Amino acid sequence: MYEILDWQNSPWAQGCQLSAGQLRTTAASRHAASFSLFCFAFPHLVIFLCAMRKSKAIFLICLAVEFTLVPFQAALAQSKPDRPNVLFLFSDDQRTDTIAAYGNRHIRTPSLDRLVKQGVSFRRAYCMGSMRGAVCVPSRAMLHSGRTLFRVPMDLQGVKILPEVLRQTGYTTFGTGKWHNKEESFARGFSHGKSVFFGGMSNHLKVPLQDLKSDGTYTQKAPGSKFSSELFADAVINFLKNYREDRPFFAYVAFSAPHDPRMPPKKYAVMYEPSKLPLPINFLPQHPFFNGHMTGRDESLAAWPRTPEIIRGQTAEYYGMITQMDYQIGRIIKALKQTGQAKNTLIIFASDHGLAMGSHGLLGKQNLYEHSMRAPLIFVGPGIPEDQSSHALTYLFDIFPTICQLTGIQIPDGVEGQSLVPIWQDKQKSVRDSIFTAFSTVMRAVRNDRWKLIRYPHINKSQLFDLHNDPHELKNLADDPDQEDRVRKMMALLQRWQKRVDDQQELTSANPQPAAIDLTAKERKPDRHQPEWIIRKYF
Ligand SMILES: [Ca+2]
Repeated sequence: MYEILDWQNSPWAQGCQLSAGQLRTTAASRHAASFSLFCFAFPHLVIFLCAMRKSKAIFLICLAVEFTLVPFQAALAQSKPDRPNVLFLFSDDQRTDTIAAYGNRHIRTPSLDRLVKQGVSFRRAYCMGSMRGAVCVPSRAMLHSGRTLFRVPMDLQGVKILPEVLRQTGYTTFGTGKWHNKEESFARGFSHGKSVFFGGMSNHLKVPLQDLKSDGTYTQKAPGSKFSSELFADAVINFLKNYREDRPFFAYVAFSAPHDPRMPPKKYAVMYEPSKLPLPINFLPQHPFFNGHMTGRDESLAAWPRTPEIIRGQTAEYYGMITQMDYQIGRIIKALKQTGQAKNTLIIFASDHGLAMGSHGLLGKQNLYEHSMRAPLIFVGPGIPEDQSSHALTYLFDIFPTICQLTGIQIPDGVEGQSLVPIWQDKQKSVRDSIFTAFSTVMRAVRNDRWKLIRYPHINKSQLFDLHNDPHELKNLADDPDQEDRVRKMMALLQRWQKRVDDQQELTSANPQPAAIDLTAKERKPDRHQPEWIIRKYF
């Protein structure tokens, strides 16, 4: 059933860090494990036989030999190869402020809270953006390739991807859930695929699922019989419980929650009382100017102007989706512990980007405010300190080289992310000084530790925010005469980033569009994935 790769002799393994030292370590440790087993079993066998024959002297000698060997056995056990398993839990459209342990008193996320306590949280992790409305696609393309937005094909053709690299260096790779970068790349990366959803979104009770067959083809699409998050959890739990291989595993679980339709199962749909939920601090009924993308699918899920009641109602449903997913994450981690593999497993939790959910008058992720481009990012596992947070500026595509370092793999050519290991080892405070983000042809942004500039080229407008004093991006300082020099410097930084990542977008338009906009009572149409009750409630 499992594909056996001759990875020790593969060109890949020969060229990687693992090829020399660690391969020997792996082979040596296999002999060590056999010897360890002998040291453990032999004295036990002799003691048992002597007890049967009542030979007291030999019995005592063997007992002494066994006690002498105890520390030796322990040392041998520790010499096992230290390539950890990797369990990667990935959510869809989850804001960073939806984890209770980060200070949200209104949401229940006990499983994620435990991960926060057990590991390192990167509180300023970003998606670099998107050139299209479906931000999920490039975010995942960047994640799996380690490359920046303008240097990765959306179908991942022709680039080394994370599961592929792990697979080629001896990992069994299992994937379940949403894969938004085409079927070919999934089959290239994963040796096992169960309940895989190729697409962007679906009614969570009718997800069209496929399994990867051993010949690299897929089963026919069939609708899932349970809620999406439960199905994906079931798939990985089944994989973990039946895993019998010597080689380490990479298990990738890509939930499609809390992406809309925001339709949590009943228990979770009534868990949050909308009237008790606060509005986002930066709630607005409408975005104050035409940002270039204000009537797309995500934005059309509630009427304009946004009302506090509608935003609270959708937030209750969004939180319900997150808490239900959190419960499934708890089930997965419990199953991992039951297998005895937890201590040698690196657990990563992240999301592909955030979501507006009423902030700045917006609902979606097609904007460059913090709530939409930032995502949760947590690492837990052997050698990783507990209960720590870093405010280093990171990208989600830093996960790729970080996993490479933790699994002893040379980072492939073309990977532009940075390993985050030196941060939690206290060897580095940061891996970059600023973050660049982009959306379509209408938004570009750059931030450093304190300041953030967003540029809207289609209307020749800039926003400047002091993120230290205004983390929710409420007060635009771009037109403040005192900030003229800062705006100029941030614009220059933005242009340097554009050059660095091959972004050709002009930042000033010769014929700017009107910036004023009022969407009051604009007609909306639901997409085909929304269930009937959501259409009745919100359309
Ligand atoms: Ca997404």
